[in-house]
Amino acid sequence: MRLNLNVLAAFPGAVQRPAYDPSNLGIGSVHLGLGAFHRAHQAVYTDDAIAGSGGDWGICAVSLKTPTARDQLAPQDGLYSVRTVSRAADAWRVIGSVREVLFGPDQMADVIARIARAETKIITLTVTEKGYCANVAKREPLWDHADIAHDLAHADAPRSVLGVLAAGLHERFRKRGAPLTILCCDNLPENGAVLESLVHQFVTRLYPLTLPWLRKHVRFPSSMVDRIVPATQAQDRSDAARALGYEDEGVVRAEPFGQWVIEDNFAAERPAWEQVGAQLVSDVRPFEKMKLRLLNGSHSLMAYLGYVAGYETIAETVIDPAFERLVTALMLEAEATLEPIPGVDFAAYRAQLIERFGNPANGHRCAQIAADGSQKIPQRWIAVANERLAKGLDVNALTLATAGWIRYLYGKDEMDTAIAISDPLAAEFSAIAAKHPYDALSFADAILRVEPVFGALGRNPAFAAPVKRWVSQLFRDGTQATVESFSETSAFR
Ligand code: CS2
Repeated sequence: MRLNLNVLAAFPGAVQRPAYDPSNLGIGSVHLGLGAFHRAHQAVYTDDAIAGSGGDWGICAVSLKTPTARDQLAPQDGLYSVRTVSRAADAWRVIGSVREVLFGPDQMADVIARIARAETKIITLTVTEKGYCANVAKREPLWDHADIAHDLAHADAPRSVLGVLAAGLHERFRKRGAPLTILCCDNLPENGAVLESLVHQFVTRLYPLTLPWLRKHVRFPSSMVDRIVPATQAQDRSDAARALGYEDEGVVRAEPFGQWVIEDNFAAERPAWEQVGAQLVSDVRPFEKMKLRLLNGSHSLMAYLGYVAGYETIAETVIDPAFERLVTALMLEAEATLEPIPGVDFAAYRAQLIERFGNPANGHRCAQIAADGSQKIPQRWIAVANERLAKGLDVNALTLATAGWIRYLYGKDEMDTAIAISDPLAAEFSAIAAKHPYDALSFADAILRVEPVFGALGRNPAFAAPVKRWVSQLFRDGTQATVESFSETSAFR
């Protein structure tokens, strides 16, 4: 039998359940992007906030790309469990804050109506970097992107995140125009300001009369979100059935750690997130940079080099001492570009990251993080390299990381097995690979010229030359030996 509202009272005592009655909860927010991350992060904070401080903060959660999440959660009345995995015993908890689940393409009128209702005070988003269909650095929608072009032509049946927001906002303006907060929770720098600019441009094209209201009554705070949430595995589902006594198709697994730093810039009420661990601050940027550059930057490094070296998970990769040294070197390179944050000790943060990466229970696969590199690398590595070179600092670990990505994009691992590249630019990468079949250096050169990723940096010899040296070494000596040789370089000693 599936988990549902009627069986909540019947759980084994060890399972934490909502400390309020979810069946009486009104909906106060809409979430776009119902993946595992939302279920293990914002929905948990909201569950805690409702339990502690009350309020009709139920979530209407929407997926826009596939019906999977709706099909998992709708038959369970939105309930699902979070399995917290660590070196200690697992902890199981059922979350009650998701009160409605919609699949955009089937239920777009309902999605737009939810965004327009005055009772909806917050929209949160986790749609991944590529979900914004934008050139993030330039803060411009990709006007030629198929979904964007579709939405410009069919504004009432949008497919893209920007199209859905624009249609919902326009409808809200026409209804009563109650103030609204749109809270971006994706791993992008200044994510609120980026989203604000994209939405304003989109609304300008489609609904120019809505723009003055939008400027005045809709706020876009930035936020830094953090919790390592590996993809759910089949084992999680069978273990959930045992732990809960009911089938749970929507279970997610996550590490114990969680962090949410939110810019205190709301248009109206919000859940009492600050009572349950979230930090409300006036400027999120220093936190975002720290997390993107130290955590996510290290993740991407391990994803590519670890994968090619033959490791399946991040934990296996970081436990290798040569990789741990390289990751530490990358973090130190990044740290030199950060401004101090009162109350944050970067050395302790680094040590905590190594510990989190090494959590053997996580099962966080390199291949999962390796996806969409073209969308992630600019803010994780390229921004750091640009700032370091401008200060006259070296980019040793950053160029080895970049070489690792290029090596990965080559599309064959060290056993000559094909690598499935998942990236919005995958077709461009495989065309480049096909053009340079036996010449790693000209392949590297061509990748370094992919403008949306590297900008001008790919043509800067201070960056491109060491990247190419590392690429040669990766092909000649293999990944493991190259990573081992790194810690012998003078720069690291
Ligand atoms: C990861 C992130 O997949 C990735 O790119 O780096 O999802 C990472 O696990 C989270 O940002 C941790 O908060």
